Amino acid sequence: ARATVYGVPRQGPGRELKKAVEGYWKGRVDAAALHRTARQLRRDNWQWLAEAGIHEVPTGDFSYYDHVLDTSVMVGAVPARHRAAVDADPLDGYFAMARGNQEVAPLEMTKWFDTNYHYLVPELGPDTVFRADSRAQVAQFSEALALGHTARPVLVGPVTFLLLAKPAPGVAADFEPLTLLDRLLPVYAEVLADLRAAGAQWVQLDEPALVADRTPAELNATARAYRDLGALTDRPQLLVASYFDRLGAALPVLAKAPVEGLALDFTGPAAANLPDLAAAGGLPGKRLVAGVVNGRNVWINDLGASLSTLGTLLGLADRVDVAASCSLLHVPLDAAAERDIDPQLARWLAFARQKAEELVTLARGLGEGTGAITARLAANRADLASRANSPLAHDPAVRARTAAVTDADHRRSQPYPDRAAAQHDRLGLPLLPVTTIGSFPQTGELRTARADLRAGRIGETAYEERIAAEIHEVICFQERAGLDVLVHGEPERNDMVQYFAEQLTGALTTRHGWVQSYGTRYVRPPILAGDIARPEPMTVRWTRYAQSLTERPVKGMLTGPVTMLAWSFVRDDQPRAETARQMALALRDEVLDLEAAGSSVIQVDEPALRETLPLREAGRAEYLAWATEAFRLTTAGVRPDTQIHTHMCYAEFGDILRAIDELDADVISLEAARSHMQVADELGAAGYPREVGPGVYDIHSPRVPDATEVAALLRKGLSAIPAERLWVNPDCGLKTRGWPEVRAALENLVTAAREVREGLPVTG
Ligand code: THG
Ligand code: ZN
Repeated sequence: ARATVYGVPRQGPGRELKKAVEGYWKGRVDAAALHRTARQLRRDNWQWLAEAGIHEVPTGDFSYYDHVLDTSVMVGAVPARHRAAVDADPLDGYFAMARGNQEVAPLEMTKWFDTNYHYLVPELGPDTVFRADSRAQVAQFSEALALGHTARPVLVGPVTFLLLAKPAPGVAADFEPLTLLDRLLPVYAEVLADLRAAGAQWVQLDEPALVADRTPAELNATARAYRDLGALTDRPQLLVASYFDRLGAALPVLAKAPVEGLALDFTGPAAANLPDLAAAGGLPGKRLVAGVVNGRNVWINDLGASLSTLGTLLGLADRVDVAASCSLLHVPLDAAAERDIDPQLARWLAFARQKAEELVTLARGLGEGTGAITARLAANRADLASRANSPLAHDPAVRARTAAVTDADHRRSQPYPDRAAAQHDRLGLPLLPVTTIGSFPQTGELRTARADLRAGRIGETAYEERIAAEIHEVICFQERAGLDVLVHGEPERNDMVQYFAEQLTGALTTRHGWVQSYGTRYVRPPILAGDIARPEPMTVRWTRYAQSLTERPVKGMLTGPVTMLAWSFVRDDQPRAETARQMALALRDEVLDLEAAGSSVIQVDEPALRETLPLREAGRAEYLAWATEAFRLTTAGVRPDTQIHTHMCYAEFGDILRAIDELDADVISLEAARSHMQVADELGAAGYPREVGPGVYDIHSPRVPDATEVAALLRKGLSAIPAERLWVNPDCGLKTRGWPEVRAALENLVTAAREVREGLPVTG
């Protein structure tokens, strides 16, 4: 047995990739230097993997921005509007597809399954002509080979590529990209032939889309795809990989396909793959790559339990190799880089490098017998036991409180129509009130101030003066620009989940634990290791200060319990619902403290509610029940005339409309600019009864929408949502944008709102 992985963090230990790519965008780094940095990062990754004892290192998992975008380029699926840019300069064209520019909009971005990684959605239509471009894949593979590694190219599989795609602009909305399969397969055939010619023995085709519920037609297409690819004579051996859940009905389809290997996830809900595989008759004559180490959490593996799973699997395939459940892209690089974590707790943690070591240990135990790894197994058992008993993870007071929660704790005291009347009286807002999501640009000065504080170059007082000055400026700007409900801009927060995690007991934060979120943007997910409690108010001081500067309402801004979990690494030793309840009670205290301090509007963001929706229908009702309950437990304690807002982004909301309703929030703002207000139509059609702010400014693009364009979007929104219940706001927070764009865009929002207001019939 051997150990392998499907991918590793791309950025480098000091986020060298981010610096190089952003430097290239700013013209400070030339293309040659960018390519040099990338080559060095790949070389370093392959080297640490090989030194750890990983057998086949992955290639092609590296990307300058996103591997799904790379796949669009590999198959020639370049939208017409990006063609000229790509032809003029492939690298600049690639970044134009990713980010857009003043002339063209970028590809849409959405969540990669239920992770916090975002991919760029391929745009396809009946006129799409695919053309193989295997250069990047071949080049990366050849690099690894030249360095003496045994390597396995990793590609997004053809079925997943098509299932992740959407109809290009101008193409009928009911166009199904999967109908392009017969045109796409010859392109994959060409890429496979090129990789074989370059020396590849194996190629991995990732098909995670098959772990969602799939129709018979989709399963048939899968069978056809792998029958055709399997029948090719000029190709490497094929390893078809799936992860993030069980394969279900797709498992027998792939087991019967004429490919040489399958890679399956055996962690969490995907553990069901084991009985499913046995029921399907195993994989006689095939290679099984067994994902027994969770590739998306940070907890050490139970090596004994994994060895027992692997032992069972040995009887079900010709050859069994050991892997992480998915690419290690979703975890930080190295737990050993963290110096400030309690040493007791540090023993429970495994990041990418530690997981590689676990895989190699497991492969050894499987191949040579547990006798070869006795000491390592004993140490692992001791670490696991220390976690089960540790007071670091268990707080009786927190447990007593969650046990005492009653149904009344998650219901507002009055129904929405009564609350709405009370809120409108108290707030006195115009029709189509203009607001923002919460954050304002995080300027270089703010980041420098934070770094200076951390390094001890400036004191606490100087830092706080800097924050206060920024809040002052943000409030003044919003008053001048004519916004109706203001925010303080969140200059004191680095990342919305990290800021709260730093103030909660039971949560820890890392110094270097970066994980790619999209493109060159990274997050450091907190680690929820123990019972969660809030020792002191977290946001009251700055919110109160901001409110003292203006007569207009300033929103209190909190991150909701579901998002706190979705964007953290959550303990795996109790149900997520229990951790969510602990988080909700901590946040509820904060909501009530804000209200007591005078906040009339409090926003509890749940941008990630949709993201952690189980991929299969079977798990969804249970998830949505505890998730919406946690939100209501956070918010329901306020007075009727306190207005609760929430915000969501980056997702198809269609399948959670019911849950959005069950949040019982008074106002919800949603991402909608790139999808042309589609969500407003959906909510309107579903009879959503409360207030809605569909985003009219796409903050993921540097493009500034003009007032006419915004007004058109608002009129579109009004066709679905009545004026009394429509808000005007950007798609998301403004922290990644620059001040000049933000100033111009928000002024345009106010102009558009005034213009549309004036055109409305006068009522009441
Ligand atoms: N926080 C977390 N996850 C998220 C978001 C978030 N996932 C979805 C969405 N928002 C992703 N968006 C972003 C936007 C900006 C940045 C990261 C994710 C970002 N990061 C800084 C960077 O890469 O330079 C680092 C920020 C820091 O210092 O912590 O700008 O908001 N958890
Ligand atoms: Zn958002």
